[in-house]
Amino acid sequence: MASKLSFKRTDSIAESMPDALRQSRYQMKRCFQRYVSKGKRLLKNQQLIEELEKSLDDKVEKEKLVEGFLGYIICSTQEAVVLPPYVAFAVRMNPGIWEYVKVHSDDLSVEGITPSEYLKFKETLYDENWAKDDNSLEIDFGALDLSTPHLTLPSSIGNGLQFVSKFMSSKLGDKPETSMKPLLDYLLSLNYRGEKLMVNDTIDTVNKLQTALLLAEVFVSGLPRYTPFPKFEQRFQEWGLEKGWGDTAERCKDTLNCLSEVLQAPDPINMEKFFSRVPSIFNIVVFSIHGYFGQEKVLGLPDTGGQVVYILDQVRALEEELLQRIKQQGLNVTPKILVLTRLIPDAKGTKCNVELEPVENTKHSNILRVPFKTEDGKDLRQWVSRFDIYPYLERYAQDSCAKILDILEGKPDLIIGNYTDGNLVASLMSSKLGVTQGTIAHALEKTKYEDSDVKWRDLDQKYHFSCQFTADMIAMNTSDFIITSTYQEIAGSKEKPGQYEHHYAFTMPGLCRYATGINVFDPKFNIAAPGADQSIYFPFTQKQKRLTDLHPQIEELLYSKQDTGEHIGYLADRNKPIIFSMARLDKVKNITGLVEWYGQNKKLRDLVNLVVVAGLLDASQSKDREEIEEINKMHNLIDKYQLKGQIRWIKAQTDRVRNGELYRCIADTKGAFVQPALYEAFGLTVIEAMNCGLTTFATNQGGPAEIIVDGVSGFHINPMNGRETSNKIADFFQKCKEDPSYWNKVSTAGLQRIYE
Ligand code: UDP
Ligand code: LCN
Repeated sequence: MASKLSFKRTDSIAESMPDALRQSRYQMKRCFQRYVSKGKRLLKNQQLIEELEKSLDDKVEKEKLVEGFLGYIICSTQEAVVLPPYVAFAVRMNPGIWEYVKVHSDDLSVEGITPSEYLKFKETLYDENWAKDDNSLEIDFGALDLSTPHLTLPSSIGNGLQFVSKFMSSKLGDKPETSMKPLLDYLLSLNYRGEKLMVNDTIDTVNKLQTALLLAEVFVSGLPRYTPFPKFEQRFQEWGLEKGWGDTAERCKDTLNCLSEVLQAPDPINMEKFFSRVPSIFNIVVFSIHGYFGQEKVLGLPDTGGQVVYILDQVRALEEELLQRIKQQGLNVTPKILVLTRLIPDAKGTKCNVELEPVENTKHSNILRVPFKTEDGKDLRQWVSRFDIYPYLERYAQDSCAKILDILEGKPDLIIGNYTDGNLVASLMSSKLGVTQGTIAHALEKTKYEDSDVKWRDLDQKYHFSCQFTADMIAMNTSDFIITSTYQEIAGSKEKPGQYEHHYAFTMPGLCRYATGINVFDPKFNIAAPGADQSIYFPFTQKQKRLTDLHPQIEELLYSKQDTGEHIGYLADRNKPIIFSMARLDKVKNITGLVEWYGQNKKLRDLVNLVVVAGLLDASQSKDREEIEEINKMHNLIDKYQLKGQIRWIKAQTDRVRNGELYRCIADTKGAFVQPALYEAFGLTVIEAMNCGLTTFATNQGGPAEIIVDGVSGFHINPMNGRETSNKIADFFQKCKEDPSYWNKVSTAGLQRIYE
């Protein structure tokens, strides 16, 4: 229902397109004849534009049309389904805003259609019987979502918290006695292990609350600022107020005043401030299940990358924040954070077989590892790919729930999931326990593999997307809030849809049609960009901090002549700058793409050396399907382009501190970091490299496009066009050769961007 309403807007394409088509009727008929001439098919944006251009011979006419309204519609069409005589368009004029129309190719009549109708068109290309079957499973989360207020401006997407504060303050205004009652009820529900916080049951009306606030505020105003709370706790209780308002008279006064302001005339600033002070979170559970989750010797292993770094940093920051808040609330509570992952008995030299491991540099945070169980109830011993993990998750949710309740001696206050598997388990557990759920995905697989929804059957044996996308839908829709790293992740850019937006309306023919999957205008979306640990990733110019002790090891890693178990290839001319990349060796990271671009570009090869840190060097040692394919491809490319002497391929490096110095040593050569991924959700390595002052070229597909301002703080590259990319890198180094100050300029601008 919600989705049907959205295209009834007066400025809809369905209404404006017929006129535009009439004005260029002759040309458009030719264009539509081209579209339908090859029969049923799916046309992507680029093909639609190309076919339009091919159908017009007159240059002036062509320019006029392409730059006019019709050209705009076609350029904004992400894809179109051709089912002669119809062409159905999925048009996206703005981030998050979609409209579907079908055009008759003969008479050029236009009709607005619902997302569901559009999806049925699309399904016909893949599974006609299912598309036509009225009993095919269709899910429309939008129809269930009529009570949540939604944003309307694309530019506000990702600022949900701000919006909620504004919305609530506008609703709570009049008749405080009734409109503020839910707020009072919420305060009355606050407790720590059964002990009441902030207010007790004697305050049962908003009026009584207002009076108590007033009395207490006058009282604490008369006390010396730093008077500790226990000194006046008893007085507070006489008014029905419990601990939680503050640790000192001054802090209590400020919190009391803040709530009084909210009750008098709610405004978003006081609203946000007040809620940030309410003692509601003490124990947090974070799920990150797949891969090897550990604190040493794990990075760069299959399925083990930024998520581990991000979560460990996040846990440290969360603990610090909790400790500070609890202190300021005047409570004597010890917070606890548990990172739940799987226990892998065959841990391959890592600590992933240890059940409980304290998180370094924290006092109250631990990694808790719970094993997967096989059907016969035994512990699953070995690592499993994130794509094969689904059969174990429900049992895992039960087993880990029992352990968590035991260790925390009760329910957590917040459950955060990471990636599909963690988010599914977080959903199961938070709905079972009735706890607030946060979702973090950073990488959603649907966007990484083209047409992975409609072609799910072909890919299912290898990737199990039927499970994965279903799990993603459950998590996104059950979650109370979703944290993303960039705007891109939610709603892409003007030109391209975001990762979450890709789940707005989609279908897996034969399995399930999502008439509305997720709406990116939901205020549950909030952006919080990760950073890089500045003590590890600092600029190469900070000479006094440089880790010179590590230089002999790095020298060996980069320049020794012999192949070892650790590296292959060598750099014959060490005077050249180095272009460097580091990532897990999977397909989407596209390290082999970079090697190929380099191999094919003589100018680039003359100007720079190439160093890549990625995966294992020997396919027989890997268990990951994609990694095995990529290892073989790397060897073939090195032979095919005779790269030895110009390339160094180093196996995955697990020492973060040394990696930080490695980035800086590459910067010493006036080189560059290249992130060539076919799609990158965020790209921690981009941030790390830029923090070290290393000039960075990063994929324009995904988050890095938002991090780097092209041509200023680094460069965007197009992973779909290797020649263009390698020429862009070569031109940069040519320019640096002619004007060495150019390199410094870009490096400095990169650092400035990071500090921003
Ligand atoms: N990393 C590493 N050694 C490697 C490969 C990667 O230490 O051999 C680190 C890298 O420095 C970064 C993280 O793993 O901190 C990868 O994060 P990113 O966001 O780039 O990619 P992800 O693996 O999360 O997709
Ligand atoms: C993000 C990570 O950090 C990895 O651990 C995951 O395997 C990856 O996403 C999946 O794309």
